Amino acid sequence: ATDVLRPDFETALAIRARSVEVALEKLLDDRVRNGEIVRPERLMAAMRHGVLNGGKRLRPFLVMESSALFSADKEPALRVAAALECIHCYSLVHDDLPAMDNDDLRRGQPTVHRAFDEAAAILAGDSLLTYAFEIVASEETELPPSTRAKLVAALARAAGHGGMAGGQILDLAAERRKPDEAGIIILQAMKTGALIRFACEAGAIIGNATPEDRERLAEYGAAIGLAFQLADDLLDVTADATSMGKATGKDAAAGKATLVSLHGVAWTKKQLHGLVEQAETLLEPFGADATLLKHAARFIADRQS
Ligand code: GRG
Repeated sequence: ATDVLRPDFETALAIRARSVEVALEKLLDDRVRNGEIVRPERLMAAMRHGVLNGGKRLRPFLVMESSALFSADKEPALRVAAALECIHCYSLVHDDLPAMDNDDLRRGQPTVHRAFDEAAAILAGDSLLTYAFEIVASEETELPPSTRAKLVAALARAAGHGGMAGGQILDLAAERRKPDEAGIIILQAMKTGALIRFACEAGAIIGNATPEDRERLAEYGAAIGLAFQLADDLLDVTADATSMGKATGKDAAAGKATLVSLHGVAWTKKQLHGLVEQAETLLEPFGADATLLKHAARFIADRQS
């Protein structure tokens, strides 16, 4: 059934990606912002390089689709989606730096510190992170002030020391001292899960959902966030299918502890299946309106890139 679903879902994802890219292009226009000429052209060029370079735009998709469940206005949701993508892209720009993963390529193109320099990459990441909060908090995001404040608080929690940045330092520490299963799950929930969870919860916040529905969307996001990371770990291990099952991906080659390295490929695939079912069950109350979000769960679990 997955093969039948895939083209429909991928088309919907591509359509949403295009609309978020148009929004991002406008937000990252180097010429004029708020009626003023923006001077640091090189910094803005580095920011654009880190953002407007392909990418699945999965997190924006989740914001848009989750908010649609509550019949929220599309424009404010699109701005929140674009802001979240700025934070995701900042994390990739910084993750690629020599102090972290030291990668030369991202999305098939030179990383920001390669195309510019390290200082520009650090500052582009910093600026994308702060810009995201400006976008969400701004009156141009036409949501009630209390809704914008809730979004800012939840986004800060997801991106900061208790979320993505905290998960990243746990991940770096894990190269020296291998975490146990519980440690791996916490690390992953923070490093990659927190932003994905936020994406889904944000839809409920934008749509002024009940606390129960907000929690339901957050739980759905947490389930697919873990599925996303498990799929990533599986891809890492199977990076070279010709190596007779030998691990060849970057993390596996570095001896990083993952649930795949602890329990193996078959166990992980079973877990993924369970997470997809859990995600679909959480969406049951929304009926047919949640069809694309259900497909998103399967897409994430089955993804090949
Ligand atoms: C530097 C604070 C800080 C955090 C970095 C996100 C992250 C934390 C590191 C990225 C390392 C990595 C490759 C993790 C695996 C999961 C992941 C985030 C993959 C990339 O996300 P996709 O597949 O990428 O959504 P695209 O390019 O489609 O946006």
